Amino acid sequence: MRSEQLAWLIRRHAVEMTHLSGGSHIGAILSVADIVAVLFTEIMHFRAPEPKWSGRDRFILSKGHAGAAIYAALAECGFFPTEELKTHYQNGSRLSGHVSHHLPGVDFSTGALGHGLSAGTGMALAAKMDGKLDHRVFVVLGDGECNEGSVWEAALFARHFGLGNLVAIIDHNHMQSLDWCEKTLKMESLADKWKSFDWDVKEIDGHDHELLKSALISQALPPRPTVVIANTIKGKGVSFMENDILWHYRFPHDGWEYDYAVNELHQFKPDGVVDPYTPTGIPNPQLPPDGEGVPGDHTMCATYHPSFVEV
Ligand SMILES: Cc1ncc(C[n+]2csc(CCOP(=O)(O)OP(=O)(O)O)c2C)c(N)n1
Ligand SMILES: [Mg+2]
Repeated sequence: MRSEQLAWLIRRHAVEMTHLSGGSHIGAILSVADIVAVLFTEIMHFRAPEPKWSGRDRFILSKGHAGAAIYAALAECGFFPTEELKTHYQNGSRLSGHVSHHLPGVDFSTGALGHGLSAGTGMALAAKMDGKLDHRVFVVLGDGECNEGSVWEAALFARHFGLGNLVAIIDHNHMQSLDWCEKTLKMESLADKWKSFDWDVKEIDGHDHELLKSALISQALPPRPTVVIANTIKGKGVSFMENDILWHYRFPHDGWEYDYAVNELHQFKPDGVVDPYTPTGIPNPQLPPDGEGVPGDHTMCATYHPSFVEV
């Protein structure tokens, strides 16, 4: 499967899964879809029928609230049937809202932000001590997640031990759960911060598959860990969700929200992909209530969250 095809399927599954379950974080899932798709199609070594294969690269989605992205990728890569995706968030399902290691293909449970890089650093150190130098560890973090002090402790540790087999990828969508990152706790310049920790820093467009591939492709093991700052858009691919903080928690409801999301995805469906839910899109989409187009941009909206006070 091509990376563009997997990215589209991740987005389509995610709209369906959050719609069916009433689950949150669609904006975060759409944001990271291209990163996950490139890793699973072009970069990582794994064997779906043998999830614990010792030669596999390790992957941690540290921003575990975007679990649906990894569930969709694993299912499309053959770790379990895509039909199981419909159980997302349901009682008894293996597909909990945040990522669970009870699922084949997942090595580490995440959801409490700030732990993934520490765990990945340990995995990378273990691989180095075992002489498995071609075995790499990929950790995807959110930019808001980088507010966590544990991220920087792991960054120090990984550089000290020269873990060239460790790659952190930051989904830099400039938003976190309730507002822009810059209004919550300033992190810029993110690149300068990682440089000052003596990591190898690459900054790219996190929706450009060619750039992602060339930033992540295996090369002679560097003496230091690598961080890829992937500039992204929260909600990427569904216009009324893009850069709108409402869609951190809101799910696509029945009616125009679901209909428009599906039809917008259909506008850029790659060749050779079949939509498993609505093969031809939604023929008679419902309109937004005012009939004047899709409302958007709830960012900075005082009425969205009662604790919001503009300073
Ligand atoms: C330790 C911890 N604190 C708070 C939360 C609640 N929470 C879930 S998602 C989120 C925002 C994360 O923002 P970011 O890392 O930028 O990810 P994005 O959704 O933008 O991809 C927060 C604060 C959490 N999951 N873990
Ligand atoms: Mg973010």
